Amino acid sequence: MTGKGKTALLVTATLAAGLSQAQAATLDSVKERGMLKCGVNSALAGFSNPDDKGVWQGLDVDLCRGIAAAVFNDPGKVQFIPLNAKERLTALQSGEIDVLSRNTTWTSSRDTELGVNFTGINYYDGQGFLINKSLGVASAKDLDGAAICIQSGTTTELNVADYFRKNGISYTAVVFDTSDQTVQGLEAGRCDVLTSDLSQLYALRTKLSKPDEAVALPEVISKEPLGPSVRQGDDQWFNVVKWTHFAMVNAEEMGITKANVDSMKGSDNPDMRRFLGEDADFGKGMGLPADWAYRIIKQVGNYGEIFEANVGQGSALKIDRGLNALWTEGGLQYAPPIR
Ligand SMILES: N[C@@H](CCC(=O)N[C@@H](CS)C(=O)NCC(=O)O)C(=O)O
Repeated sequence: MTGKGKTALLVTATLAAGLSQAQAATLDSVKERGMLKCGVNSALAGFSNPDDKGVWQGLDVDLCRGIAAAVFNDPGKVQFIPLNAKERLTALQSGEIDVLSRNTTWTSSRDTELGVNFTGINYYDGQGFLINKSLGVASAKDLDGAAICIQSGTTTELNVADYFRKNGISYTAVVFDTSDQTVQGLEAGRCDVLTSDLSQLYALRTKLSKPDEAVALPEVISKEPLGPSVRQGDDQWFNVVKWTHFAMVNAEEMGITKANVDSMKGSDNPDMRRFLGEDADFGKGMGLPADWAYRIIKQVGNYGEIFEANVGQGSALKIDRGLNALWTEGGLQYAPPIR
């Protein structure tokens, strides 16, 4: 390399370091504040929803509790900030929240144009349709001329437009600002069909006065990889959020649960020792203690545990693991190793 080339590289590296230093403050500010600010859905059963005692519950909620466990050794140090679909990304951009964990689809435009980075996929979803059984329709292809309730500010609107155009059928969009309004719209007969992410259809169906009269059509018309996101320009914080999810997935794969994690201490298995921070310190690169992964599992649980409790068989939704099973079980949940 020429001297000039080297200088240019050095300048670029220095600039990059300066830039990331200027912005790489999230972990520090979270620690100073003593609290993580986590943006969530205001009421989506299974993902984020306050229970009857006002305690937040859900898969997206537990991801934030996992981050708080890693940082503070206390999953309670999270302030949950409810956000609707339109507000969510702005709240992240403006610094109102440290992490967005709100059934948000990872798309290229959101990832590259909005100053945010998705850290992974904590729920593989797809868009579907919920109809009133009395409509007598068995396939989405038979929905020609239907009125469809849709929520604005979501990926849903474009998917429906694409699907109907591709299939040469027409529809009328009935657009609302909140998901409750879309449910009321279906109930009041303002639309024949409600469309949203399939996981959300399960949750929204429970809000109908007669849930048994509504049925989901078999078609899944899009990929909706849902995951947490953080602001761009803060790699350390990006890593903390990314590896919280990966630790949960790795723990499930290794058979480490909330109940047995303590008994795994002192194991001869090198992977286990690394995971628990017994030999090497894989926390320091993220500004976390060596037992960061242990803290997450001990206080929140592995991915399978939080899945089953919130959206799976231990919940009202009873969603199958499906695509969200571990890769070793034919699913897509796969985490790079901790080493
Ligand atoms: N995954 C889609 C849809 C997410 C979404 O916001 N869905 C609606 C429909 S259930 C929702 O959560 N609404 C609740 C609210 O805005 O309060 C996206 O990221 O755009």
